[in-house]
Amino acid sequence: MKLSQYFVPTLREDPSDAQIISHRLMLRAGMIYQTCNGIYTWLPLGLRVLSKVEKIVAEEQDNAGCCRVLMPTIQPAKLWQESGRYDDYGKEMLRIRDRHDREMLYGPTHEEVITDVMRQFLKSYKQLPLNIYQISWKFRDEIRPRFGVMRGREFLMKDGYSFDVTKEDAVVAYKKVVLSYLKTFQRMGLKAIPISANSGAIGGNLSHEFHIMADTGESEVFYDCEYDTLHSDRIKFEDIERIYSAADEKHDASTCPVPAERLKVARGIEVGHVFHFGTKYSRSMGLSVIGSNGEPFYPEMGSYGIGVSRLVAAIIEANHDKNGIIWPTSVAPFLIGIMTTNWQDAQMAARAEELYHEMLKRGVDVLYDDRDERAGVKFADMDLVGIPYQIVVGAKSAEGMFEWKDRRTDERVYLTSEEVLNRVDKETEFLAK
Ligand code: 5CA
Repeated sequence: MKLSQYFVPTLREDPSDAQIISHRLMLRAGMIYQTCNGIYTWLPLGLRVLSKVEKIVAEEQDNAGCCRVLMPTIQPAKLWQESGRYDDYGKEMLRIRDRHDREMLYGPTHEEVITDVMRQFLKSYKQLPLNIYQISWKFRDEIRPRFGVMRGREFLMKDGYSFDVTKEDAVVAYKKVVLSYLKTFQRMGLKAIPISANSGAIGGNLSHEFHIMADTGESEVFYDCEYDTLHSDRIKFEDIERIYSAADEKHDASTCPVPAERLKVARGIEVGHVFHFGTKYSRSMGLSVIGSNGEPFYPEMGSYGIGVSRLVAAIIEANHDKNGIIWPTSVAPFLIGIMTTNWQDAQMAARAEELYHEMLKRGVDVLYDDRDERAGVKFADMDLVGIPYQIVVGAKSAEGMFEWKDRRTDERVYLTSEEVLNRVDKETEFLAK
């Protein structure tokens, strides 16, 4: 992409109304625009990151054997009346009437819709287990939408729903999802910790939240582990169960088994939440299936959420410095940035152009800042929008040398164009793994 033809409305000044760093940086980097309170337009750069986060989430769901669907955003109230949640949900639910005066709503979550689908199609225990997921926009009329997309009213969520024959099978499904979430967040360069939680309005008896530790987190969490113990590829659910962790409402200092001096207390950003809730929805909505003994039974269910749009903000909270965002390469809007130190120098421009085309040929996400702007402005913008590797075509390019800058470490080396392309190949190979 050439920046002169692209749309990245960066801001020089900090927006006054944004309280946390990710919100400020998302606005300043031209990633989002607030259409109204808690509702955002995703601008090109923001959308690229959101799509990459979404893709990782989808890939890990697929790897865990989940099936992707897409349910409607608008739902009939009737389904929620059946489950008994229509009145309980209160003002957070955006209620709508259609032209026939039928009660509808903009979905805050989809337990009812998926249960309705499954009661149509599930007939026999032989069709189970199943785990069905989607990635779609939700609406919750939050009392206090804040911190940009961190707590929006409209937000993108991955929601998955499992269906099993027995409680034991459902717990197996639950554990599988928990492990796949660790992998999902790890691929985004995030250190997420599963925290034992209460399941609130969703209802249920086994529940974990996944938290990214950050001072700006909205929840207080208590835990006794090092992230690295959760990081291993060989981690098992039992390892997680052995760790003491509790969300605010579940922690009780008087009964906590961990000595106070060892217990970590931190602020966390909740990026995922999983629940096992048994037959709550299958029973109330009449989803019954014939078992191996010929008798009908209500399948055991769980639901599994990831805040996809919230993750974009959480990644920024965990990856920034005074100059701007530092994207982990797996979710960077562009892996490589190219610029010249003097936009009026035709030879520099020709060399930059050549590198740019070599990268396009390789299918690399590359942003070439070809604007007629001072070098200082370009340097600042590349850092602000967080491009992981920046190639500066300056005076030395006449001798075939290009500056390669690493956004995270600020290391700079001079490389030949061949070396530049070798590094790019290595990075893309790494990303493809
Ligand atoms: N039905 C279940 C899981 S499928 C559910 O709705 N769970 S939830 O309420 O915990 O939401 C799942 C995730 O969505 C949360 O962990 C959080 O990361 C994200 N989320 C929830 N509310 C918001 C919001 N207002 N803005 C941004 N993300 C949100």
